[in-house]
Amino acid sequence: MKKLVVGMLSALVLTLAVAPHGVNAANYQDGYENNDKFADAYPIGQKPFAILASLWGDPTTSTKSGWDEDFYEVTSSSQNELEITLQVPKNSATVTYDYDLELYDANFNLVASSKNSGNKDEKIVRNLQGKKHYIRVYSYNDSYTTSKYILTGLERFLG
Ligand SMILES: [Ca+2]
Ligand SMILES: [Ca+2]
Repeated sequence: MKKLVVGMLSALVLTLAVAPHGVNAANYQDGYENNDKFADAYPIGQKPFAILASLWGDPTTSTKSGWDEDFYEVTSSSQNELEITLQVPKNSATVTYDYDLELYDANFNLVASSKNSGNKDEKIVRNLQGKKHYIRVYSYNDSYTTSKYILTGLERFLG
């Protein structure tokens, strides 16, 4: 019985790894795709969270449209502030991965952003007032890689 359960888990992991859904499947995508717009935002659910994902292939930038950017849906208690951190992949020899971070309310209004230069990490700290919000991760300078960024969220009790 134990063997069967382990086998089923392996099959599940394998399915997630090799059979992603969505438009990017022909190239590369992580387990959170397809999440390229608000309507497809990946629901994160309980905090704290840690997401490992990537931007891949002609990403959406601050100035033009591409086809990979990542949206996540979050909520948190009004008694807590949420600290969102984006750890950007390390530079390659020739490319600087400059990713930026934005936070939108449920009506898609931009409420906070973190746009450091180079591949510095990004951070937003905000009380979400118990309401749904969206996190957006995108590339500032067209750079992309299969190396994963790390998006984390920590709730701090304000009470
Ligand atoms: Ca995406
Ligand atoms: Ca940046």
